[in-house]
Amino acid sequence: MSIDRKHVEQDYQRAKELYAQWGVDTDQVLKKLKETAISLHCWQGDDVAGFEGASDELTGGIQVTGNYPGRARTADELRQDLEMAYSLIPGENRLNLHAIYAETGDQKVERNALEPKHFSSWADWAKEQGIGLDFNPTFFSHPLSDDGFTLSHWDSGIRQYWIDHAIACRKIGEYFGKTLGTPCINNIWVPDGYKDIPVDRMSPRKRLKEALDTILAEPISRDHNIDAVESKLFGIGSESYVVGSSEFYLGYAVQNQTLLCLDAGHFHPTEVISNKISAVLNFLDEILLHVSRPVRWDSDHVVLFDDELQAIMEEIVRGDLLNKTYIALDFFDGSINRIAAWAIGTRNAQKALLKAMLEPTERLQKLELEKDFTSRLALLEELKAYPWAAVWDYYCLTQDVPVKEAWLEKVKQYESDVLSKRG
Ligand code: RNT
Ligand code: ZN
Repeated sequence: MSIDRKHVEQDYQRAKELYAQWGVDTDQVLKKLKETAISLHCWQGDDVAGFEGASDELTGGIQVTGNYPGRARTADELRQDLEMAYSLIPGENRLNLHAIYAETGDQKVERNALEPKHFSSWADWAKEQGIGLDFNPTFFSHPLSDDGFTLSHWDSGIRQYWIDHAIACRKIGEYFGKTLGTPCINNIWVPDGYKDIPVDRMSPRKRLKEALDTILAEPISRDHNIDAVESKLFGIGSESYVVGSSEFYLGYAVQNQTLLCLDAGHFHPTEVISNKISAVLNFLDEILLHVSRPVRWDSDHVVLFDDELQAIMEEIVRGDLLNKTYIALDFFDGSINRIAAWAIGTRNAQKALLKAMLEPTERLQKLELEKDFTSRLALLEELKAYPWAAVWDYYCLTQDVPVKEAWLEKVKQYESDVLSKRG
């Protein structure tokens, strides 16, 4: 389908008028949308493999399925793919890195010995691209995580190794923040847990708490590095008990004022993070979201433009919580073109955010206070069919990224030019 610039502009004008009747200024909305950077997770580009090379096995109870050709095998390939993805995604962007994406040359560097210099190419590149960097220590895919325990390991030597890794990662985060002039969100997720019912749930949690205290002991300016902790319900091989559960990290984050990371796939299947945002933000200044999609379990499917995604964005916008919420993505699908996966998931998150921003929230909230629930429901439903998509198309046009599905052609082209040539 060819995109007619004039039509996109005309449709936008009409949409603008319609939203204006509700007191919504679409130009203002687009300005705000553009400033809201979503952190793209580097690990969608290579199936969470990283560049350590020693063993390509992904452990820690997470799983990538699929064998689509063209996986990035080096940092240069990954950066090339990311540049392609960014060219399809409007607005400001960020990149979320994991420690296993260090570039250490021919040298093997243990994770507890990682330094900012091992990420200088990433930082230089990010500067060039004008994007901020976020970070994650990697507590999986390593011989010392083979027991299924890291920061809560019973062996103090192994525990210390992971503590030192996390400390090293905070320094790398600080370096990113300083170099790029935007704080690095440094997210701690550990896979620790038991497959079967443990007889001691307490000791590992005590050890995890102590380990986190040690990691966070050194103050680092929040202008450079902001720490987050991510809970989970279960993983493959940790079905019965996860040390870092929701209650554990909620308590930890409140007590220590770290960010709490809410991953959409880390709760019971009928629980939704959209309903948690306004609860936890009564006790925390800021949160981190891992926007993901569980299918029956924490399967990390590509984010769809679905009801829960919409609800998440509505909660952030309705509560005026955008300046307290860092939005990151977390999915990994190896069964489709990986750049398409980034484009689909990120564009969906942005569409949902836009749609939420176009809502005449104050008017709806007034109806709620007046107990006119009939009008509230009627309008919410009618607003769903308002021409938000015309605003989205116009936004893509003005941001110089493909309008509608035109991005797919570019991905296909890139696939035949670049991806298909990778061994
Ligand atoms: C795992 C967590 C975690 C990871 C990444 C790779 O269940 O969601 O965020 O997905 O660190
Ligand atoms: Zn996550």
